[in-house]
Amino acid sequence: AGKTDLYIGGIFPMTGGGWSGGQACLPAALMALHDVNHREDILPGYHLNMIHNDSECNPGIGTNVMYRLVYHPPPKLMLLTGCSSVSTHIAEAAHMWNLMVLAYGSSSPALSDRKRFRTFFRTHPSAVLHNQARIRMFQYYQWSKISIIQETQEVFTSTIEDLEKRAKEANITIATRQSFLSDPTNAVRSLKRQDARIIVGVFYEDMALKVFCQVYKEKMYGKRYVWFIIGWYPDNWYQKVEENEVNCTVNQMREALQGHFTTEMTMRSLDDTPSFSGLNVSRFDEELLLKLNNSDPNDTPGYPEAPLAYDAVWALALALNQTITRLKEKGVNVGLDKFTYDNSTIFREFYRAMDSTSFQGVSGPVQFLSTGDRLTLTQIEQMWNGRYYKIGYYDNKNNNWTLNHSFVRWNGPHPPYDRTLVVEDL
Ligand code: ABU
Repeated sequence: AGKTDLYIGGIFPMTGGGWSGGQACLPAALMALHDVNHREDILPGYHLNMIHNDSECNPGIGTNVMYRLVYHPPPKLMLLTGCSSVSTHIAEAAHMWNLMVLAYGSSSPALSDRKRFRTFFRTHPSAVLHNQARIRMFQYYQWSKISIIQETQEVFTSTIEDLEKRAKEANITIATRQSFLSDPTNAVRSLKRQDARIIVGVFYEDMALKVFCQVYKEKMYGKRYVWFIIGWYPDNWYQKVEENEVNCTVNQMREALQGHFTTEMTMRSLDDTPSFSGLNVSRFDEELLLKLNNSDPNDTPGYPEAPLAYDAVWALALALNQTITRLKEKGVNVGLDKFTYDNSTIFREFYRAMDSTSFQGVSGPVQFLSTGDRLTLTQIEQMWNGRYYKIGYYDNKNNNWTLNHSFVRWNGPHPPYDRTLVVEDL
């Protein structure tokens, strides 16, 4: 009571086939808002509110949500976004309203371009971190010829451009690169025609189902193939064949996926250190489960990324708190509620505070690079009999690799070769 309201805008993909991570990220962001508002020392005298809507992970719908947030009072101090294709559109325009954008769920390497996305920050690390780990794996197993299949979206195109650059530096040849918009049938067949063996696939979850159903049909799995895909799908993603109208059974999907590797950024703190909010990661998970009405985390899109949404709200609350101090120090006697889209006084201090963010989150230490990016370890997993097993980590900062090779399993007596060898085919 008696507190001044502040507003941020939230854009969450709750539905849609690509990444509907809002299903767990929205409850996590609301949890953080609740926790922030209960702290006497954070934003004293203010109450932080979020007005939010569903983007369906669709750039058109997401942009419409942004315009509604911007043009309907009260002014929003910042926009929270998820899903790269939506964040890209929003972050390109936001600076025109002195608005910062903070993404809890956007992996696109394209978003690291400060000239194009002037006011963008993210708690979700960029997908380039996957590539460094993939290259280390290729080198370790002496695979010097790899192939690529990607969904045609900027998030994946920019990931693959980065992979191509790194592969070239490491003397690894890209034998073929196949792309598809919504039907991967021909792309998978082309991979087979070109004798692809070590294959990197980047696509959203709905497309992953279609790709691996086709992989099953083309028999592109087993002892001669290794697949590397994205690791942030919920663990049971491959079982959703019926709701996605995929013409393969769950058992067939499991067969096609046997032994594939995934890479993903670590999104939960690796130790149980309490975060700045007071919650450690196990307490966070317990509270989140209650908010999800105990629905199975393995089936809930956005569950892996939920700590990033929780930490995003803390990051912006702490930056706003810092803004109050900075404005006072400068003798600017204006409340945060006086923020408008055409006055940059509050925005400039808020941006500087955001830029120098540093706190312990439930997802690990939260700090932003000058590009607005965040660094974390990359986790490598392998699927065996339908379950993912952790096999190691890659530390991008120190180029340190801790892969437990004894945990790695192969469908044949040895790792597959990267090309046809007569002996191998006997
Ligand atoms: N981990 C979810 C990323 C989603 C996206 O980049 O669109």
